[in-house]
This record gives sequence, C-alpha cells and structure tokens, in this order.
Amino acid sequence: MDQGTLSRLSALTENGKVNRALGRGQDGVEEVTAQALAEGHSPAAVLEALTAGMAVVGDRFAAGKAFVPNMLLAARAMSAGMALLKPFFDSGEVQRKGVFIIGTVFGDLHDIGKNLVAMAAEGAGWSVVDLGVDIQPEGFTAALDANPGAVVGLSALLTTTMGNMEPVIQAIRRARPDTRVIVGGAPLTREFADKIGADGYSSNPAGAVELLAGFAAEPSGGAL
Ligand code: B1M
Repeated sequence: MDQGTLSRLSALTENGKVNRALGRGQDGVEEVTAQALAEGHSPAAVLEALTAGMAVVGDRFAAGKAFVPNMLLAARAMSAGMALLKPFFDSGEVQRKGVFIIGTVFGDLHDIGKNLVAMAAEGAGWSVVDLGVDIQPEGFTAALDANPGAVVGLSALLTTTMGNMEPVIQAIRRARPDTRVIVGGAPLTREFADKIGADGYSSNPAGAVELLAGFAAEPSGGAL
C-alpha cells in the first residue's frame, strides 16, 4: 500500500482539487480516492486523509492565510471523495432500525460533518431524512410530522449558530415532547448539550450512532 497516496489525497483536498474534469486533466480527490481504495486503504483511512486536508484549510483560514473560496473548494473536493466512500458505509440491511432526521441548524451552512453522521447512521441501519443546511425550527417539526417517533440530530459548526440549537429543541419539545434529540459539531461540548436540553451529545459520527442504538433499544423505540 502506498502511504503517499493518502498524503496526496490530503494535499488535493486542501487545495480544492475536485477531479480531472475540473482540473484540466490533473487528477483530483475523486480519482485519488478511487486509487487509494483500489490500493487497499481502508475507507476509514481514506476519510481520515480527506479530513486532514480539510483541517489544514481551517487552520490556514484561522491564520488569515486562506479565505472562504478556499474553504468552499476544499469542501467540494472532500464531498467528491465522500461520494465514493458512501457505499462502504451502507450496510445493505433491509430491516431499518428507525428514522433519523438530521439537519444543520439555521444560520449555518456547514454540511460535511452532518453528512458523515448521516452516512454513519444509514450504514448502521437507520432510514435517514437529511434536511440539509440552514434549517429553521419549523423544518424539523414538519419532518417530525411526516415521521412521528423519529430521532432528531442537529449539527452546528459555528460558535454563532450553536445557540440556534436551543430554539430548535424547544420547538421540537412543544410540537412532539416525546422526541429524542441529539446534537454535535466542532464547537459543542457535553455541558452545552445538557444546558440546551439535548438528550445526547457526540463529537463524532460513531458516537452519534451509539446514541441512536441506545434509543432504538428503548421499549418506545426512541420516543421518551
Ligand atoms: Co467555515 N468555519 N465558515 N466554511 N469552515 C469553520 C467551522 C471555522 C472553524 C474555520 C476557522 O476559523 N478555523 C470557522 C468557525 C469559527 C467559530 O465559529 N468558532 C468558520 C467560519 C468563521 C466560517 C464563516 C463565518 C466564514 C466567513 O464567511 N467569514 C462562514 C459561515 C457561513 C455560515 O455557515 N453561515 C463559513 C463558511 C464556510 C464554507 C461555506 C466556505 C465551507 C463549508 C462548506 C460545506 O460544509 N459544504 C466552510 C468550511 C469547509 C470550514 C472548515 C474549513 C471545514 C469544516 C468541515 O467540513 N470539517 C472549518 C474549519 C475546520 O473544521 N477545521 C470551518 C470537516 C468535518 C468532517 O468536520 O464539520 O467538525 P466537522 O464534523 C465532525 C464533528 O464536528 C462531528 O462529526 C463530524 C465528523 O467527525 N459532528 C457531529 C458534526 N455534526 C455532528 C452532529 C452529531 C454528531 C457529531 O449529532 C447530530
């Protein structure tokens, strides 16, 4: 296995190189993700390489050395790689464990972490309703009306939008008090999650799936 392929993948993500078609014939994340998988790198290792590239862009942005367009291009590149990883997260189970509604709260446009949590939940046997980004409280309650008894997941990546989770949880509690709500995203802490009344917090997709498993095991299947 060539470890250089993973380093190359991180660098391509960092530099926002999506694919050959957009890169004037130069390989991008799409081609090199396929290559890494073909070489036998595990999907988890490939995901780590993509995430590492993204972290570098974030650090450069924080240091004033990269700008919003750089972050956007890196996000597009990472999404191209994630599309190839998705089948590995799908378990192919026919029997679904329940419905998991997920979205990024209003004011926030970050979706990569949320997409990873959605993929992990799908792979663990949940039917996922992905509402997307910038979702108002009514978006979540409408999805619950269509999927009563579903568990809800909220994501936020900004210190300025994590506070928007609380009104979403309050709206959900008013509309359907028996709903389980879990939260996550880089700036969150367990203390914050407790303070806003979430039923669970995880810093990563695997932890979110564990929380879901706990809810599915309840006699009510997730509803309180
Ligand atoms: Co933004 N951005 N961004 N950005 N951006 C960050 C988050 C930032 C940390 C960069 C920095 O300064 N170092 C910073 C936030 C600072 C803060 O609030 N403390 C920041 C900023 C400031 C901004 C803008 C305000 C910039 C501006 O306009 N001046 C702006 C805000 C726009 C808005 O949302 N209203 C903005 C815009 C953008 C883009 C649109 C350009 C783009 C997003 C594109 C997209 O998502 N499609 C973008 C990007 C790409 C980033 C960085 C570089 C990467 C985010 C990412 O995808 N990480 C980010 C810096 C960084 O993270 N290092 C940054 C990879 C992803 C796998 O990790 O999302 O953390 P993450 O998800 C993790 C966990 O958090 C967790 O699991 C995931 C996998 O491990 N998780 C959950 C997430 N949700 C969960 C839910 C769960 C459980 C776990 O349960 C439900």
